[in-house]
Amino acid sequence: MKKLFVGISLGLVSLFAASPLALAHALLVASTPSIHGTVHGPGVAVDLKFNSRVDGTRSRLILVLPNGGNQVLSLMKQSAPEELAARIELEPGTYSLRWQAVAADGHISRGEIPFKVQ
Ligand SMILES: [Cu+2]
Repeated sequence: MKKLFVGISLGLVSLFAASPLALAHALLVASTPSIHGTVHGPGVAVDLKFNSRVDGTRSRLILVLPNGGNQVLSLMKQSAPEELAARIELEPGTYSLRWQAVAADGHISRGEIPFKVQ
């Protein structure tokens, strides 16, 4: 019983500690490709995982091509509320993925993932 109480207390503490960040905006916690990572083409799986749920209909993934051009990626149906994913075919080269995530509270966060395809 005492052990259970300690577990619940810790759970509450971490919940309160995490809530200001979770309410502020969606933060990227993991990605494929990873930042400055290298993946094998031509089929490339793009998977971004956030610390909170994101709106898959309003979030955007934009691919910056080796020639500097931009391509808006079609997002797949979300397999989890915290994830955004796309499947693309890429030639070898240096790319960057610009993500714009809309959190459940409507706040937008952005980031960039430079990566290479070989
Ligand atoms: Cu917010």
